[in-house]
Amino acid sequence: MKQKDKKITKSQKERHSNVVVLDNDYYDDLQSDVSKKSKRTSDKSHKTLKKNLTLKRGRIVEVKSNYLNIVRIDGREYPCSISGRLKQYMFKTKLLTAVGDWVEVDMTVEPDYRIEELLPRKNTLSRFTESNFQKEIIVASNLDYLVITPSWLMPMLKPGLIDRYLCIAALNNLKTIICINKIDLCEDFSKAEAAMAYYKMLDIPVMFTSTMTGAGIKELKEMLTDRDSVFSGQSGTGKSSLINALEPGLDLAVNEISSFNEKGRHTTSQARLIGWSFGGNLVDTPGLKTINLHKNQKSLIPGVFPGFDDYTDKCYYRSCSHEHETDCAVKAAVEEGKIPVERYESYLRIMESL
Ligand SMILES: Nc1nc2c(ncn2[C@@H]2O[C@H](COP(=O)(O)OP(=O)(O)OP(=O)(O)O)[C@@H](O)[C@H]2O)c(=O)[nH]1
Ligand SMILES: [Mg+2]
Ligand SMILES: [Zn+2]
Repeated sequence: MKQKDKKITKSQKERHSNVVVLDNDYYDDLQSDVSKKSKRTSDKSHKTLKKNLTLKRGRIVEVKSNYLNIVRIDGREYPCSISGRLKQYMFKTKLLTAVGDWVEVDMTVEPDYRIEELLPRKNTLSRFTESNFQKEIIVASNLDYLVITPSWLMPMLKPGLIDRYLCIAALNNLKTIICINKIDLCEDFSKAEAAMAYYKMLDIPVMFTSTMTGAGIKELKEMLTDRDSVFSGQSGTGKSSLINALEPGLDLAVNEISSFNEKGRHTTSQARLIGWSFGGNLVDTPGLKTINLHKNQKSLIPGVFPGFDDYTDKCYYRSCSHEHETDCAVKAAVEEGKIPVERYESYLRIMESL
């Protein structure tokens, strides 16, 4: 039998499934020693791994290629390849590593460090390519916050865009912070507060910042401390400026023209996980500008649009789109003024765009 024609044997299948079917205990204490794994998990791993491997837990900070990753282990970065067993599994499942992934690395043969395990992800942030095939690309994994960063002016605040980002975050199982930057350009602060009242009512953290006056930077830093975050927002809202204000040493290019290749297309994004000096990490990625909703996700929007979940249970139809149906609790809430008309219209625009 030719190598490539070989069917997957039972033991191979077990080995493959072992790669991802790990206990969730891993997440309860990611810093914990490998030896503290639950019995079930460690039994499984022993079946699959050679004896006496000293596996160290680390985090992927950069993906160089499908099979070469930079992994941070105990504060140092190591180039790591992927073990044959894991590579085979990844090939079969079309799985790729992503920035933010927790992995276990065999450190025994220096400098040939090898990733032996890929731990389950608590969430992922994906973007879709703009081609017709709309391939999903995982930008990063295991994040705490999507920091939605519009500016008050230049470019002008568009709450509809905030709604879109909130839907994306909900679909990706990410928490959010809304950070309205350039608040120095706001002459009447009560207007800014009024614009954000709905989101505040939904208990979404809202911050107002200015990299010019320093307003709100300390509060933002407190929110981000010991958390892993990614900033998203239109070009020019001041994301790089904010990151520089939070961590002056980073020196991210401000006002740079985003990377285009000679054909005028976006170049492939190289996401990186950067540690804050005050604890936690930042995912820096040009590719994030293109995070968007996918048309396949349309049917999920009625359930995740900000503020609708209080009402969706009370709609007559279980899969109510809150558009044309009778007996729709969302539409009733709009009529009663519980959901602002502007937000409902924003919802309809998102639905229409998909
Ligand atoms: N008035 C005012 N201008 C700001 C503020 N923060 C940033 N800017 C200016 O806004 C412009 C864009 O800032 P960037 O930090 O490059 O914006 P960005 O969001 O990183 O833009 P992209 O990288 O293109 O996505 C620059 O000219 C900054 O000086 C602010 O708080 N107030
Ligand atoms: Mg920038
Ligand atoms: Zn409804």
